Formats: sequence, C-alpha cells, structure tokens
Amino acid sequence: MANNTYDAASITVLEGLEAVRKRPGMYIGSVSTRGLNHLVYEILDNSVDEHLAGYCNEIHVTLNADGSATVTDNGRGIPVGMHAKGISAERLVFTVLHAGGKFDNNAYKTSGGLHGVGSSVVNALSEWLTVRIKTGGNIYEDSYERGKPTTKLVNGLLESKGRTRESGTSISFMPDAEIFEKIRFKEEDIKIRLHETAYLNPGLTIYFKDDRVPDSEEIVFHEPEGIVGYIKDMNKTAETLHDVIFFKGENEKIEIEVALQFVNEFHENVMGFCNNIYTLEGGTHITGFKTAFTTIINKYARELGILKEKDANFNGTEVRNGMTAVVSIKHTDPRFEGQTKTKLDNPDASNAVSKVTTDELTRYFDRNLEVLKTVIGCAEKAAKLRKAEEKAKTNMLTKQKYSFDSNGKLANCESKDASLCEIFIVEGDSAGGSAKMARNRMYQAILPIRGKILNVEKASIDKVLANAEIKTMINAFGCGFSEGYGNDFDISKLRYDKIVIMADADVDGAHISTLLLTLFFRFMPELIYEGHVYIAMPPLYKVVPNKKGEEGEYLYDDRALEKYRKEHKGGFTLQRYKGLGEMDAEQLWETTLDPERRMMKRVSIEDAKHAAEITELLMGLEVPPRRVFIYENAQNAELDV
Ligand code: TTJ
Repeated sequence: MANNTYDAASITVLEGLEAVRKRPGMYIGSVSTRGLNHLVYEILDNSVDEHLAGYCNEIHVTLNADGSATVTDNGRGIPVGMHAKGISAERLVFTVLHAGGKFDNNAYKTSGGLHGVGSSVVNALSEWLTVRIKTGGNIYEDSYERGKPTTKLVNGLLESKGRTRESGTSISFMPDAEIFEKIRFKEEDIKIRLHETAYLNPGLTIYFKDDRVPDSEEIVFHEPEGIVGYIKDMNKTAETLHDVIFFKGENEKIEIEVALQFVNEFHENVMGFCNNIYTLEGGTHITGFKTAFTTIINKYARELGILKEKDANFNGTEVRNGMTAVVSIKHTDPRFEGQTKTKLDNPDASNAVSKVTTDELTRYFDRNLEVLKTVIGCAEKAAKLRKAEEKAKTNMLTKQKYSFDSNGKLANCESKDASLCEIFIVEGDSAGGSAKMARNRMYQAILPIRGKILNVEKASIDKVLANAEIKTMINAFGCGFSEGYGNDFDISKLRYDKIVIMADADVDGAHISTLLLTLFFRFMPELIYEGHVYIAMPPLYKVVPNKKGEEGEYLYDDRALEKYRKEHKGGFTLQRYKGLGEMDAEQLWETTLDPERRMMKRVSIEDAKHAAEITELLMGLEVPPRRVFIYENAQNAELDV
C-alpha cells in the first residue's frame, strides 16, 4: 500500500460500497429473500457472460452448510494484473461500482436495470467474500469483509498461492445479516433460475448442490435442446397440438430465437428474455413478436378463406389462445424499465423481432399447412367464445355492480377508506363465522369461501366468471379483471389495501392458497405486483407453562416448538391447532387478525408464478401423486415474516 495512487483510489472505492450498504434496495431491489437470492444471480451472471464469450461450459453453484454460497466456473479467470488506475483488475471488479465487464469485449454482457450491477454490490452486502482464481498457471486468493479487502498485497498485486494447469473463477460469500431480513437462500427459486439459465444456454452445464441439507444430491441442469426443450417441459402435462416450432435470425445486430407450441388450453404463456434475463414485464421484443404473429395469422386466415371478407380480424388474444412461447433475444445495449426493471425498452428490438418472426414463420407455415390450420383453429375457438363471454361479463358486472355481496357471504367493513381496509378470504364456513365475530368491523372484511374454488388454469373465462366465489371476490375487490377481451382491470378502484388469504396449514389449505394465487396471477396480477396480497400465518400450537404466573403463547412452526421445549423443562400443556375452525373468535383475533400481533407473508410475483406452475403441474397428474405433492409442499412451506 505504499502507492499513493492506490490509496486515493481505495478511498473513493470504499465510499462507493458504503453507499450500497446504506441503501441496498437501490442496488438489489430489496433486502427480502428476493434480494438475497439476487446476490447469487448477480455472481452467476458473470460466469454466464464468460460462457457467452465462449470460454466457459461448466458452472457449479453450491449453497454451503454454513449458509454461504459458492459459484465456480471454468472460464479464463478474472484478470489479476494491474489495472490502469493503480489497482489490480480483480480488486476493481469487487470494489468499484459498475466495474463489471470492463475488461472483456463480450458484446452480450448482462447490463442495465438491476442486472449486472456487479460483484462489488454483492461484496458490499456480504459479511465476507472470498475469490479464488486460477489463471496463467497460478492460483490466487483474495478476501473481503463487508466490502473491504483483508488480503495483503505485494506491490499492489496478489501473490500466487500455487501452480495449476486449470483456469477458472470461484466466489464464495456470506450474505450480511446486518443488511438482509433473513439470510437463508431459497433453493426453490435458485433452482428455477439455474434451470432457466440452462435452457437459454444449451452449451452450458450447471451443477447445483444444497449442502445445508445433509446427504443432498447434486442436481445437473443441462438442456442441449435449448428453448425448444423449455417449451417441451412447460407443456409436458398439457395436450400439445403440434411439434414445437423453432426459428432464429438476426436483424440490425439483434439475435433472435423463438420457440412456440399450442396446447389445448385457454390461456397463453409468452415469456421473454433479453441477454438471458427474464423480462417479467415484457417489453419491445414481446410486442414485436405478438404484432407480427397476429398479422401473419390473419393474413393466412383470409388466404385460406377461414376469415371471410365481412369478418373482423382475430385479435391478439385470440391468435395466442393456447400458445406457449419463449422469445429470447441478444442485444448489445439492453435497457430495462418498469416497476421491477424487467421490461425491455429498446425500440429497435420490436422491429427486429417482428421482421424475423414474419420471415421465418411465413416460411414455416408455407411448408406446414396442417400446423397452420391447427393454430388458426385455436384462434377460431377463442373467437367463438368471445361473444358468449362478453355477454357473461356484461351481465355480471352490470347486474351486480353495487350488490357485491352476491352470495350474502361477504361481511364487509364499514370504512370506505381503501388504504385502511383489509379483506380476509377465509377457508371454510366455521372459520369464516369466527372471523366475522372476531374482526375489527371498521376496517376488516371477511369473505368465507367453501371447498375448492375452480381451477383457473384449466377453465375457460366464462366458466371462471360463472363461479360464484370468484364473482364475489372480483366484485368485492372492485377493480374488475384483466384477461381475455379488453383489459378492464383498474387497480385505483381497489377497495382494500390488503387482501389476505387465510387457509389451514394442511393439504386442502395449501391447495386453496395455490388456486387463489393462480387466480390472482392470471386475472389480477397487479394486485401482486403492487404488494396487496398476503397469506395469513396462523399459529400451529398454543403452549401454556405449568409454572404459575407465566403466560401462555402461540407458536408458529415446529422449530419454535422445539426451542420452547428446551426452554421449558418444567413442563407445559400443548394445544395443536388442526385448523382455523378450531380457534374461537378471541383466539382468531389474537393470532391471525390483530394487526399488532398477527403474522402474514406478503406474496411475491415469484410465489404466484410458482403457484400457477404447480397448478399446471397438478392438473396433469393422477390423484395419488398430486396429494403427495401438495402435502410435501404444505410441509415445506416455511414461515416467512
Ligand atoms: C475477462 O476477460 C479476460 C479474461 O477473463 C474474463 C473474466 O473476467 N472472466 C470471468 C469472470 N470468468 N468468470 C468470472 C467471474 C465469475 C464469478 C463466479 C464471479 C465474477 C465476479 C466473475
């Protein structure tokens, strides 16, 4: 550290990382589990970039027993030499904001929005971080604590720790408990992300291991079929109507790949990616694809005489009825906008995707007339339903606009100030009855629902809207719904700030929550985007110590019970709640309704998406595995407060 230039550089650097620690949300979105997992993706993206540059084909992701994570690749290794600023390249990567990708000329590096904000952000938000690099025949190691280097340099550089013939980079880091609400990575989400990455990079093999679980097995994600394999897997349990259609092309330096397939169902699932980043909110690439697709299908439908001169065109929703599609593009300078910075904003992407789609699909349909007819058939089916559905909708919305308690079931709250109001959707009439008595009737509305609500993945819109429970719900919320014909959803009309799903912690409860989340995800996703949907977490146990003078308490999971057992050797009585129905009004208030004491989990868009995927999966399975699946997931559902 004799070098003044280096000292000066290091001071500005540390100020930068201090800013990250002060406002982590600005760099990684949030400090919830979502933000926590983001750290892994942030590091992983560097290795994927090295793959895209053509130098890496294997990545290992390990969740270590001590709670840290390790990402290892077999790329060239981060450069360890001196960078122009008088600081080593590797130090620069981990201590300077936005330094990622400075040394390579990889055109498709992930950048923009929350993505690629860099390893320095992860470093700043880690209690410790260790870098191991094999490059140029040597092994190097560098370490940091909360962003600050702890390894001694010699003449400003790392010393070799040994020789090797291999090359690659390995990063281990422990997320900082001072920053994050919880520091347990959610392996389910990470696995989904790794699998997605494997589909988008067919030449890459990703190994995942969760060493927090004893004897856990390594999972290998390798998808040589790429996005075609992705479509096949998504449609695994559906009735597919033709082979997967795949095309790719390039336009104005934008690389485009599309895979699509129609299934015999009444919804569409079009997913977009830009430079391997999933664009949850869509954007220009998706618009370009959809516009082109609608034009092509209408053109063919007229040529084939399926649409007559007097007929109106099929609309976009109709031509995509039953479609599963992945649109993946590579752009040298992606821009992301939107609520969650997941909406592609580059205007040139729209033209490029539209052009390639038009050229390639025309070529395909000219040669595959049967597939074309099948695809147009899906649009016709949708169009036929349209009239009936529009009618059903008008009837429903006009007749019942002001009598939103269509079943006499909703016990509404008195306040009309939506920012203060909450609605609890309660499983079962008996729990619903107690909840009605227990609630704060000024601000809390109760809507009991019976049995299983209709599965919205499977049913067509008119059936969904005919369902009494769903009708009541839509009417109660007050903002309409948003799939199918015309987007009538208006979140500004929402009557409740919080929509709380209250179901038992058992198989049926898990199923009801899953179905409700699927319903919201498909028809009212903004409720979830804007954070209005919650899941109530009623306690599993009540314990009262035998020792006089000590108060009883509620326990919310088995871990808490174990802890309680250890701390109360003097004995206690234990009451286990099998369901909400077992609680009386007062208990329900104390544990689940009272804003001061209750526990609730806010539903993220990933949770809802996951629910929709489970629903889709469940529909294709026979009864026995389905029960096993729901039960396992009901058991695994962790407490998240
Ligand atoms: C950059 O250009 C010269 C050769 O090495 C290139 C490079 O930086 N490769 C690279 C970086 N491979 N892997 C990484 C990397 C891997 C992880 C897990 C984390 C980070 C921050 C970088």
